[in-house]
Amino acid sequence: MRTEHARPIRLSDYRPPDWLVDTVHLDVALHPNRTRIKARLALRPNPAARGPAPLVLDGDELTPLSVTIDGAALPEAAYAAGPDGLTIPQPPPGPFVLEVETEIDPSANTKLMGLYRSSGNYCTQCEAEGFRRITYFPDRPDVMAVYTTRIEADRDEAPVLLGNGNLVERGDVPGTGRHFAVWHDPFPKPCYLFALVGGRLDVCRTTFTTMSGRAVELAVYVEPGKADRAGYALAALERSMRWDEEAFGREYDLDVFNIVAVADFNMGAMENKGLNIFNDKYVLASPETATDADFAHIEAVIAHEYFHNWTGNRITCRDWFQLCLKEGLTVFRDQEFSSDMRSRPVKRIADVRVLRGHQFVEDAGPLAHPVRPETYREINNFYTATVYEKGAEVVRMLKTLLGPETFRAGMDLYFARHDGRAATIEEFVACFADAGDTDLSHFMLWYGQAGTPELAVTRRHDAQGGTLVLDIAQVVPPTPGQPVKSPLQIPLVLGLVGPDGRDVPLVRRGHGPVERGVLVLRKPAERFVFDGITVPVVPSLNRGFSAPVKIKADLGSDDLRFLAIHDSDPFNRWQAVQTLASEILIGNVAVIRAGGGVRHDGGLVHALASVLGDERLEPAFVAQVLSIPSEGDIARDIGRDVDPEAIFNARHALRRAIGNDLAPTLRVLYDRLRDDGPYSPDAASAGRRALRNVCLDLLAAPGHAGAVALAAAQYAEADNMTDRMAALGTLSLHDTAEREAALADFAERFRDDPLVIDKWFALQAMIPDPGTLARVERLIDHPAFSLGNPNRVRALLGSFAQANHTQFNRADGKGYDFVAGMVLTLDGRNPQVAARLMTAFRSWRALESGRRDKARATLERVAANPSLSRDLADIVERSLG
Ligand code: 0A1
Ligand code: ZN
Repeated sequence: MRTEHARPIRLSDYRPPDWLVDTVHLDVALHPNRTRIKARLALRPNPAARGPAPLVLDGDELTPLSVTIDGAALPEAAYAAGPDGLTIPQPPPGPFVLEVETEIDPSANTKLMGLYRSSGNYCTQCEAEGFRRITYFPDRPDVMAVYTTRIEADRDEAPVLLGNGNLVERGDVPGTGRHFAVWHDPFPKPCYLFALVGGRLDVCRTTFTTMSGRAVELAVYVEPGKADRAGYALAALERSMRWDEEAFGREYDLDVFNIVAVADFNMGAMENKGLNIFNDKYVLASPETATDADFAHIEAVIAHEYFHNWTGNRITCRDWFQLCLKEGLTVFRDQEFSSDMRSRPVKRIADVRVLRGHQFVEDAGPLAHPVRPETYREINNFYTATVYEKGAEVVRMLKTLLGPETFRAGMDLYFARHDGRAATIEEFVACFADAGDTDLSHFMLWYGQAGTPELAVTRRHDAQGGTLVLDIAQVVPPTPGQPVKSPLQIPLVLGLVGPDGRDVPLVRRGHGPVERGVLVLRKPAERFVFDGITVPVVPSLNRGFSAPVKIKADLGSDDLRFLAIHDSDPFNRWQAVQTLASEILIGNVAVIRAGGGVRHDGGLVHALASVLGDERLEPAFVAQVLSIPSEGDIARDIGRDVDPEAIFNARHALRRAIGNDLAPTLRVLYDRLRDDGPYSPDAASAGRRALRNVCLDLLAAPGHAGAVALAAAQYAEADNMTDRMAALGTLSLHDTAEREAALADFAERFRDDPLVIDKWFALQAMIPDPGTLARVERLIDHPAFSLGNPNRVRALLGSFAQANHTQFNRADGKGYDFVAGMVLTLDGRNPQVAARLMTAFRSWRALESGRRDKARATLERVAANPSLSRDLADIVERSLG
């Protein structure tokens, strides 16, 4: 059974569909256990296909009730229908109408794919392959149809009925206590964008006037009693709609845009046409319950889903291999939006932290895959950091290579050429090649080659001759299935910082001034010669993180300190401090493993002090500079024979040293940044809170009772979740009575608010103490915990497995066994969530041998289980592969 399921699907096998569907009429009668769906599909043979072909429709756990063709019942011998599909071997040769009735049980749907119930409300999730759990259909994104959906339900159970598109009719079903609504979506779409909702919901509304003056009714639906927490999401939607008009010329196209927040959701949110369905974590916010980071995430996810209306919905993907066509591009768009709404440099730093923390790690391990994979066994496992975040970096590089005007012209061409179609990456890139009249065939390698490129940079300066020579070599390391790589086309933004801190003009020998500072690398090794460099300069490489690469440059600590203080590129100012800290930390990890004492480096503290003292810098940026590399960052930079305990100790020692050395400055800032006005989630206020809370955390790092008491006082007095949570986070790192008291207070204070209790679960799961495993085991039995809710699972188990490096990687292997046991329990209920949790093992090969052996043994035990889901089997087998 499993081997059959596990058959890989290959991009090279793509064939156009044999049958097209022009219209879909769905009649859905909602019932908690026996929901009936009548589907009427207008089918016709695809002129682009190979000729007469059987009709093969996908299904998943379906019960077929009846099948008719052009109004006549189909004899049982003329078709085969079962839970997994419906096949008509000899369908009529021309267009025909197929009607199929199915019955499903939404209350029993624990996979949260297809139609299911969340807090009693009906909702759907069809990406990637959930529509086949509602009715039989050619469930592939290149089959695009116009949908009309009639939804009927008990009026008391589901007073609100929502579908894709515009509402065209509603009314009662006399004498039944039931009512109905008919929704029509005029835009052809793939079935993964289908959605419906039925339930008891409160709503928060407004009207938006588009650039051409059309009125659009916007609404955010939430569980009863929560509408007062939906206002921020609604305002973020309005900002997103305006921004897409201004930045990309994209106007919204329906009369309504509805968002529904549900408590049980496998991912963040879903861009169904005109009816986005959200994990309520990315909708609900109030100052008392959401942190500044939560507000920022809500703004970004609302924008992301809205932007999909053009990049994903109006233009969709031909097949799932092209997933980055919509995801990488839409992440790029939401990143740009957030940069415009907030601080661009701070947003870039935050995005690069995420990229390195997730995508670089993925790229360095057994789950590495190209931005556009060429084969998959379970598409759900490819909603990854590589497809999303590296996919966005690839789009950003196109913009860097072409310049903003040509990039915009390429986007315009893409919308003009492909609107209403299912497109490929080749077609997308061709728009930029045409707009810029340039050849991007070499650039295409970014889509096909996995692995993070490594650049080595060396310089030679001849002050007398006024030349600077930069030698740059690139290597792309081998990844699974790709042992040998070719050099990539890399846009590397360069600056040369002179002794006065100003940039020296970049004039390349034989080429003249370097436009926008962009050097384009193409070969394994290249030499760049610059003229007119008569003063000593420090190269500032990969400014703004122009390419997703790792760089080893011959920059000494003096150079890094110089850049940290003087570079005009804020990203590289931050990067210089990170590199300095990383070098110290890696050195100290080695010292600790050899049994020695850690080295203290005054230079780093000096650089930090000068950033702290620079009043022109925005607080959010300073907060980023003060946040030294994470345990994950250090592990990644070390790369092999990783000892998480030594990493923790080195990092802890450095934080203690910074906290001690800078205590007076940190304390002054902490007091000065106190905000006595009412809470506002705007970026500037959030930045001040971020810096103040980093100061608190560093002040407390040495463990002085006074600083711990300061955190306890902040916890008790906070009037917003950001300050309360930051104080609790600081306290959680100190094994004191204050910690347990604050944790108990938090649980009591927010016991009726599951999203806030998630913060409490997550924080405890991340405590770097040997007692944490037992604590997490106890919390599994907490009444607020449930294995059925993905947010709870991610908060408690995800945080332990992904973010608690010392305790998940306990030397005795008990962290691995615990997580694997939970994964197996979850797998029977929700394979997607189980498989994702299992990716915590993705870096097991990089561990020191003791932990490596234990992690391997755990993976092998899971793999030996005969009844794994396809999702989990795929992750485990590739992890071991
Ligand atoms: N397209 C969504 C992500 C998404 C993917 C799969 C899902 O199924 C459980 C749900 C959402 C996005 O990019 O936001
Ligand atoms: Zn998306």
